[in-house]
Order: sequence, then structure tokens, then C-alpha cells
Amino acid sequence: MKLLTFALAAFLAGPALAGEPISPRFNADPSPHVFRSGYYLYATDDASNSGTYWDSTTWRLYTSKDFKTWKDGGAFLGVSVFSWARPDAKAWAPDAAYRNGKYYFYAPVGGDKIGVAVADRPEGPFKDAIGAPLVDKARDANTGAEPIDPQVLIDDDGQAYMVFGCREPKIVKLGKDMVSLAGPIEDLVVTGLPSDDPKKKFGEAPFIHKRQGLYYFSFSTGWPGQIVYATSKSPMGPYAYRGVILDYRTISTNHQAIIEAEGRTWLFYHDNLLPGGGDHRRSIAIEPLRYGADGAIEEVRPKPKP
Ligand code: FUB
Repeated sequence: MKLLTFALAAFLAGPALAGEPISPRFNADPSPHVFRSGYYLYATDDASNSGTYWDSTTWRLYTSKDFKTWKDGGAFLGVSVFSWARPDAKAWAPDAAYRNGKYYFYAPVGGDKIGVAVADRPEGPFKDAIGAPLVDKARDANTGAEPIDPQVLIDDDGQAYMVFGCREPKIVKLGKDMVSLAGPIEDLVVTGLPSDDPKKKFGEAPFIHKRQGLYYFSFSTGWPGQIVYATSKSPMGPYAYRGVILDYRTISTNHQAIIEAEGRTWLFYHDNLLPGGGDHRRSIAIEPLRYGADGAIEEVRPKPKP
């Protein structure tokens, strides 16, 4: 009985840091993953930017064994891994994926290109997988004005999809090798966006996850950004607008990720949580996420800061 009470208390408590910054160092754009060797959280590094713009050139990695405490693994990768990138190219919201014994890292580089790097371990060392951008605004059709914020979903049938984009959401199939495009870049269509709120349209941070056969497309509505979502029976869409996941925070951006871990669903996002924080000095936090009986996502309401 004592053991049961303890297990229940631990389950209800969730991560020790719910709603709190996962690190005392500024970071943003969470890309959390459950890999065989533990939990990995790839991020944009806000502590090494100028403080007046998102101009860091390196990405940060955090690891955890218990989903409660996150160890700072340092600047594990920079834009310099891509020989074609300008040395001052902005290192923005990345994502990662595992397939066939390899770890793939997808990253917006400089706002007009997406690179892909590969490694044998989730913490690297990573190397440029193809020696050229995976997506390049100057080379490829239909990238939109700003091909940023890539996120990858590998579906149950093995087909991988990458969503990306700013102001215009895009989706493209990836090849089995995970480092090539396997079709045209298509517009990702979201229907039924509320017409009474001109701010509620796609801004950035596209993210697809799948639950019980339904595809959920979540995104930030802009600057500032509410995190909202839409659903579809097909990964390629069209997606129908469903509602709000996380309301505006007191900063100009937001960027979410939704994963299963420790037997439940979690929302990762960023917020203004540390002293000296702000638009360019953000902090990643985690909250439990719940679904209603109809598959609707319940709005997450982090406790207000005291
Ligand atoms: O961190 C730079 C940019 O801000 C990201 O790419 C966007 O998602 C927004 O969070």
C-alpha cells in the first residue's frame, strides 16, 4: 500500500520542474526526444546570442535520465558543421530523429536553408550528411519566404515527413535515407482558423504528432504566439483547426513540442522565466498535456509566476 501511494504521488508530481525553467541558462525552441539511452532535448541557445536578436550560431543539448533533472551537455553543434553555411548564420529551432542506428539533426541555418547532420550517437559527433542544404530557398521550389523550424515525424508505415516554414507552413516527404526529399514541397493547409482573430494564423514552430490514428498539427500563431492545433486523418492534411494549447506568454515568440514520456503526454515550450529574461532570453519549460475523450487537447495553463 505504501509503495502504491508513493508510486501514485510520483506519477501525479510529474517532472520536478513542471512550469519551471529546465536550466538556469537561457534556451528556447525545445526538441525533446526519447532515445534508447535516455531523454535528449535539443535547443536554441539564447545565452550566447547578442541579447537583442536570435543570432546565436550554436545549438545546445540537454540530457536527462529521469525526466526531472536536465544536464547541460553544452554547445554540441554549431552552424560551422555545414561548410556551405555563413559563419554568422543564425542557428534556430532544430529537430532530431532516429532511424536504422543513426541520429539525424535537422536545423534552420541562416533563415533561408535547412541542413541535416548525422551521428552514431544522439550527442554526436555530428557531421554534415549531404554536403549541401536539404532545403534551400535559392534552389528549391515552394520553400516559402523563410524555410525555418524543421520538424520530422516518422509514421508507423515508415514514411518520414518534414514540416517547416514561417508564415506559410510547408510539408515534404523524406526519403528512406532521411537525408533527401522524396517529393515536392507542398503547402500544409489548415482550415477553419478563427476569422474573428486576425492574429490567429500560422506563424512558425510547425509540429506534427500522431495519436490513435489522428495527426495533430500544432504551431505558434506569430509574434506574440499562441500555441494552437488542428487535426487531420492524413499527415499531408488538410488539417481542421481545433483550439488553443497554450495562450500568449509575455515574450514575442513561442515554440512547442509534444511527446510521450514516463507514461503520459508532455508539452515543451519556452517562456520568460529567469531573471533578465525576455524576447531573446527565453527559457524552456515542461507541462503535462491532457486529451479529452474526443481527442481534443485541453488548454495548458501554467501557474502564474509569483
Ligand atoms: O529561436 C529563433 C526562432 O524564434 C525560432 O526558429 C522560432 O521558432 C522562434 O522561436
